[in-house]
Amino acid sequence: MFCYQCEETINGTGCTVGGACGKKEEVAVLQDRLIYALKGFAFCNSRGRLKGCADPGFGPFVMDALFSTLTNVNFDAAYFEKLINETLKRRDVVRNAVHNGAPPGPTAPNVAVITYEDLMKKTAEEIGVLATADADVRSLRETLIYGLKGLAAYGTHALILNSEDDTVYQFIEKGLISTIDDSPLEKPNVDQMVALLLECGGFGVKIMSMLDAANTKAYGNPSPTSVKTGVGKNPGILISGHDLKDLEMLLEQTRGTGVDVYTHGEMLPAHAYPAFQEYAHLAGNYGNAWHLQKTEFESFNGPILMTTNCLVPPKETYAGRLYTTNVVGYRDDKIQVKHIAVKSGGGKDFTEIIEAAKTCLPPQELENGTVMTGFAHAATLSVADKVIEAVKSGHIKKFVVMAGCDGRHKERSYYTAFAQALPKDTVILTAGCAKYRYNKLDLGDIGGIPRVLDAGQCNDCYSLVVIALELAKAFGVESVNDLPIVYNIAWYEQKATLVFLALLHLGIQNIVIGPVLPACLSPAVLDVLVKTFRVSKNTEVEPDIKRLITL
Ligand code: SF4
Ligand code: SF3
Repeated sequence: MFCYQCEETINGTGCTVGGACGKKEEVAVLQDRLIYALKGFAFCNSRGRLKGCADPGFGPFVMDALFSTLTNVNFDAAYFEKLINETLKRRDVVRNAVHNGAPPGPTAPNVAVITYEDLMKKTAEEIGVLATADADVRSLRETLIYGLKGLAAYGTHALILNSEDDTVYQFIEKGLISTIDDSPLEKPNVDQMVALLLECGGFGVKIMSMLDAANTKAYGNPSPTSVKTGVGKNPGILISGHDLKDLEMLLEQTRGTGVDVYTHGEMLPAHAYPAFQEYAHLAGNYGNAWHLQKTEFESFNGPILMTTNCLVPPKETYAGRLYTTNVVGYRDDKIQVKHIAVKSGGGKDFTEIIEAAKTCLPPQELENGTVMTGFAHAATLSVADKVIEAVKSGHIKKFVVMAGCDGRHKERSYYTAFAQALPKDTVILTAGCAKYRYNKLDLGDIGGIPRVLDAGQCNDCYSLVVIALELAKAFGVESVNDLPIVYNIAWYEQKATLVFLALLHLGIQNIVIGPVLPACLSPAVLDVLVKTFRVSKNTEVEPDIKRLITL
């Protein structure tokens, strides 16, 4: 196997004998095969599109499949075997329709006609990441694939709330085809591949804005909210991941049962939506970011529902009360985590989880305080006058975007130290699980404006973009690069890759990323990013404060 899609990749070069994330070789190779099959399906579908016989379910199917290969989503080999089979079946339907009709157009490449048996024989070397020999082409292709995975993840969330757009599906199709060796379309050169990455970032902005609109339409505009971090006396269910629709269904079904619901990780910002504040049994946020789940799920005592990433291979001690839903899954030699599927006719039945909760002890207290969230664009812009005044009067010197992901490497303590070392006239804008490194510190406020403004989940980076664009208008500057905003982004997985591409698409310069640079960036590709966008890696707290804030 070879996988270098996330920040944890072994030695900063690639996981080759099992993933640092717990992904086994078998699953890694199946994921490679699935991606390969999806490329072939995308090509056939593009021909079908021209002839009016494309798969009508192409977009949602491919998004689900791509999402399931994102880091810490699905560890179940059987799940991927099924998906590969279905991909090839769907491809064959479109392919036959194309060939049975008028002239078929260019001959499909091998990738499009391979059989299931052939595909299962192919090794990682033949079809995986390293099959692309040229390091720079490989780098550009894989970065695009990771961007597409992020796009698929956010697209899936939007679709669950009935928001979709065919241009997103067409871009996913085009992006997948562009990575095929001997691409049947005009094979993109390096400049065209860089342009595709930026186009992917543009679709990232679009999908995040669609998701933002869908979330706020369904659940209202978030408002600043203080969330309890302590526990009550009732048994509880812990819900983690990004899927707000699952939270809504769970809250409805637990109403009046005597079971409380707690959020974990990326579900924390849900507390800020008016629709969720109606539920008195939405009791608080338990614990921190995903990488602490082995201890936090243990002490929670009740059932845990994982709606999306980030799932860590569970300990046997709590695996029996762990549930997955959507594209999340886990199975190994000893453990098979229970999965809640969509009922025929729609909706989900969480009865099993609720009944299990009733037999469990209440959660064990980890802490007993509060944490603030809910500074999405509507709430923050509603006090725009105050913010602008604070900037004009010099009370706020800089905004520091510290959005992104958290992770388990000890180097991540940098972000806590960086937040603490920031001058008192700076405000942190955050979104994603990176915030857990500093959202419980007492960093105070500036004239009533808290020094940490949490816009929400990683997809709510969109809010930070809206805020920046509005500030640019208010200050009458031509570009967001002229605003007193700097970027110190933490990344971990492929949604963060998409957010990064989205920022580049918006022309944002001088982004600092860490704790390490993505391994998929070859020296030459990195050089392009450095020269064009002045991207750099974070270093130590002091010099970084100096170059980002003081200078
Ligand atoms: Fe390694 Fe990350 Fe890939 Fe897991 S997802 S195998 S940790 S690079
Ligand atoms: Fe976090 Fe996985 Fe990325 Fe959504 S939950 S930001 S790491």
